[in-house]
Amino acid sequence: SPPTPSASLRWCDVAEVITLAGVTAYGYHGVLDSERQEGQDFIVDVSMDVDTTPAAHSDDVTQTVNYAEVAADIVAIIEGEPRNLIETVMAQIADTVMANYELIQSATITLHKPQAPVGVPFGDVSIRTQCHREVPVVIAVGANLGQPDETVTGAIGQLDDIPGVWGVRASPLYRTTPVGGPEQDDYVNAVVLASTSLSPHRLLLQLQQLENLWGRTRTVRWGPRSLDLDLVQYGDPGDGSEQLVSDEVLELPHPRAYQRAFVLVPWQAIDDAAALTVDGVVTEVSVLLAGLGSSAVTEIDPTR
Ligand code: A4P
Ligand code: MG
Repeated sequence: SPPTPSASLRWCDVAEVITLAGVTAYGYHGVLDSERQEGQDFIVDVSMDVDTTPAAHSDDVTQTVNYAEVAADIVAIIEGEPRNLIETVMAQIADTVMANYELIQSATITLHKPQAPVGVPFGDVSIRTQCHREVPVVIAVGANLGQPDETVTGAIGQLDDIPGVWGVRASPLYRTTPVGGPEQDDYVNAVVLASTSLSPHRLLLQLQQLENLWGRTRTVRWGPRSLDLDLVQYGDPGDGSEQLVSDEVLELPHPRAYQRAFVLVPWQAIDDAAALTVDGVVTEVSVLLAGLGSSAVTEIDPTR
């Protein structure tokens, strides 16, 4: 039987790479008349970073990237409208691959033109491009053990060091009254906006590794914690690029964020146009907040 998700997540902390090499088709691209009339071979290699955990689990080809479909798309472009430049053909291949296969997080594509009119003996001419997604994400940070403000500040700094995460911007820190769980100290909370090329599951795994680094233990639900990093949203609900997930390890958007001032207040502070999908409806965070009352959430004055 296929491995359990926890088994694959435990051992494999990088995206798997699917490589498709030597896809060959006949095309009429080139600047010279002879190239337009006679044509020649074009050869493409693609190496695709894909989070294959869901497919490894379900053994279902629709949950991964079907390399036969990728190959067919590439052949259609090579055999399609003749272009002057391999740069143009490459751009079309890259756009098509990234647009058609949402599960590809990043890809390296090489286009070879081994019979190009070079005029001297040569081995190969090729062009290579690297593509990656840039997905906006929202991460909620919380802590109420040890030195929570130092932990939250330190963890925010480390988020920027995760490979495949960049452009980290953090809200101010807030002191907040605990919600749920046993009696415990106040929390320090913040919200981070960032960009990522990681899949939702890969990003969650990185966040959990960071939690562990700060000595996170999981005993009491909603109990005190040295560091909590929750993935609140992946993609932009405003342009339809948001990814909704609901499986054993991940739920997106975070199912409780919409009712939590300790998430919404910092989020609104860093993005006044913030919006969250609640029961399938994209709702402005300011509207959610108006229905909540945010009295138990106070900004921490960094000068004190
Ligand atoms: N999980 C599923 N979806 C997600 C997601 N979008 N982001 C799974 C992160 N994790 C997600 O989380 C439990 C499991 O949720 C994980 O194994 C993951 O696969 P956890 O971090 O181990 O445990 P937890 O945080 O105690 O559980 P939970 O239910 O996520 O807690 P909440 O709802 O995040 O609440 N009060 C204040 N003032 N400030 C706080 O920050 N935090 C909590 C935690 C309670 N009260 C608080 C605060
Ligand atoms: Mg959590």
